[in-house]
Amino acid sequence: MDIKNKLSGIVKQRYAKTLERCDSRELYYALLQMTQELSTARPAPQGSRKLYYFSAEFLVGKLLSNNLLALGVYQDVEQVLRESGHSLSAVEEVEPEPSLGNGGLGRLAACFLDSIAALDLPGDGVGLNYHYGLFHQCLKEGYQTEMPDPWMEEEGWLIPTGVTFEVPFGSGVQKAVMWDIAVPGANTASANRLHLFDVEKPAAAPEQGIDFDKTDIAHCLTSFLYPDDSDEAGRLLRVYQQYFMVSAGAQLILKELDERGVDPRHLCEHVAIQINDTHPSMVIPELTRLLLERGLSMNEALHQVAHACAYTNHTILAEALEKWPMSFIQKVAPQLVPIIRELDRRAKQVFPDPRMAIIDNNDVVHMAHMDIHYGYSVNGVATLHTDILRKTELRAFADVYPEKFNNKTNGVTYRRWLEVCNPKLAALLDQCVGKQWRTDASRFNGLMNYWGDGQVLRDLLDIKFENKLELCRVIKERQGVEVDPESIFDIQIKRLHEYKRQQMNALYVIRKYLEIKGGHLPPRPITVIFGAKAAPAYVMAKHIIHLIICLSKLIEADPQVRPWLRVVMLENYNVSWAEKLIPACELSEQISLASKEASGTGNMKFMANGAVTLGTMDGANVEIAQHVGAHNIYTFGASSDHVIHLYASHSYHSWHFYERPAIKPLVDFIVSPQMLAIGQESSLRALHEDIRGKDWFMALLDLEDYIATRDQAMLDYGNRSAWAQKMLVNIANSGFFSSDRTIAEYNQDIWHLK
Ligand code: 26Q
Repeated sequence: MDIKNKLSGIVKQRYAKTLERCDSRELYYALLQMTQELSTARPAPQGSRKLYYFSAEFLVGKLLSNNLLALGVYQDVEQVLRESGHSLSAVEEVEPEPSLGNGGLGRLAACFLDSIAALDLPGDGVGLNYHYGLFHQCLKEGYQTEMPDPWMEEEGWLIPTGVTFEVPFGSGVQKAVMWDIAVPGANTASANRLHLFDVEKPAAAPEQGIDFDKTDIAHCLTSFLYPDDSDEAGRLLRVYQQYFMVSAGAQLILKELDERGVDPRHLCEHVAIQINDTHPSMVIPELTRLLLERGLSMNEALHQVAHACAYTNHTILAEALEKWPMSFIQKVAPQLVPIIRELDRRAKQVFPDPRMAIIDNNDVVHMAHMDIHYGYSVNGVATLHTDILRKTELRAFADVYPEKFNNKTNGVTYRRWLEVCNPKLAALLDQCVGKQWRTDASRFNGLMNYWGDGQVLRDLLDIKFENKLELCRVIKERQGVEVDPESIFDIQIKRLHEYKRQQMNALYVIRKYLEIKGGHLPPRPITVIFGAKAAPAYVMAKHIIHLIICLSKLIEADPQVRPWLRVVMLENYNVSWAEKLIPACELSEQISLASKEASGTGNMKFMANGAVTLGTMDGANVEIAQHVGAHNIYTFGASSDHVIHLYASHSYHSWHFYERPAIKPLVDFIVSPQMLAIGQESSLRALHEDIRGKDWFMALLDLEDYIATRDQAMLDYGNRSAWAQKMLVNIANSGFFSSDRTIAEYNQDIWHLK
């Protein structure tokens, strides 16, 4: 294909200009049009069964580069732009980032769509089209405030399909309009689709912040992802969103079956439904209901549903396991109530154990329990996580349904998370192991042959330094902060949550600050970078953000400390930020309390980009440690078994640890006069009080080990060639964590698509 002609034709038609005379914005829209034409011309992959991946989140990130790459025209486009005096990276700046997800679960769904298409498997995503996304985070005067994130444009990636479905709410029927995003497969000739359902007449953005009328379902249903659930209207809206998504999605499945001429009595031979956490769980009763409407008996309908649906668990935090009062479902979708009662009755008949009830004694529906009884597969997202599910949280189920339980360790797509975001490292890999790693990540292993190759080790360090320079440039441009590229880049980017323990990282910063004030300098200057959004109603998380910002201000204003230690809290952390941060990272903070992080996926992206992990033995960190070996990762902290024991025996008392001489000054510094002069007293005191007297996620338990281990890493960093070898071993062993491997396993063990 002659890209130059094609693109010239498009800009001539659109703007009556030559390529040379276009600005970045015009070029972006021209490339968007070209990409859309190429993608929509592709047929869907063929197979005996088709997958529908249901998820409340798809954190896809910017799409232009990825799609150009998948379509095989990336390099041609780059060259054409260069020859006409432009750059693809400037054009990319114009693209807004779709804000359709929150964290790991949503980004995983996006990596999975990429890999499903790349493996030429028939599989579409089903989700919602949130107009204002999660929210746009502003950090003003030391606090997080939330604003709408209106990412949608007149012309964008959403393709109108003309397809609509009627969703029967208790309050009346509401139309669901289907928009599609094309998902072309890398190195295939096919494309799948992400189907995003929307209301017909979406509400305008709220005038102030993210407050809106949560009872105006007809217009506001798709305004925001996870609207604040601190009040009942917010919780109810969440159930409306979920039912809207699954009812439209189930109707789509039946429509497509019909178009293929398949009798719904054979649905499960042709359809696989993956339920991404419990947010889409109502697809089970909804699909059952629709099959009953089509004349199947209850037995027939349940057989089809239970052999089509599979459930993935992403969390063991009790508060994240969804339970909805039946009264909510009665209001939102009363037609589901008799069906869920029947599902529950049948389950109780076989398994009277109250731990396994779908409906408990308070008439509350346990979504995960419904998924396990009426799904044919239940999977966790890392070996440790699946083991914990089997042994503790879901033990009663694992005992009676051992065949349903399986592990699928998460993965990430290296097409976005290496090829696109780190072109220099990609080029070095091409040289060392050949270009095939793009579709066969096991090739990374060939890099081990260069473990003793001084030139390759120097190249790795050089590339890292260049990526650090680029990050410095971006931080300066976006936030006006100067960062020293010679300092160690230590990065923690993930949702703000106490179990992820950003507060423990902050306590380390306090420790370094006090050391430097006392004349004890670190072996090298350190830059500690945070990126995190806190859920709007999560008060403690906001206190932690405030602490981090106060520390960064304190240090900024101190000429004695500034050259040695910097703290940067990035505003509005998102996928585009991650694409800049991950290639530049040297020490990757993965410090969750053992047993709490189901898997983590940022940890995988960091390792593949040559960062060394500092982590607890939690989630996929355990598998990373196995792959790289003890010399190439820094692990610390209590084991998951010990932590589980501490919870079960109620024997963790933070105040015991607080009293330790190495710990007390660090915690108390939070409410020191210096800090109170910078920050808000009530916020700092609340955090101090919580850590001292409760510390539910045991930051103080691991703090001393964390400090010692992190100090060791900083020391080892000084031996540059030994450090480069650690980087190399991490990259070389990251192949296992490719989502292509994960998806191949899902297909082989669960979906059987072809
Ligand atoms: C729960 C109840 C009510 C409303 C919303 C929710 C809710 C919302 C979002 C529960 C969970 C989430 C998101 C979970 C998530 O992102 N989990 C992450 O999934 C990743 C992919 O498997 C893992 O790598 C992470 O370890 C896990 O935290």
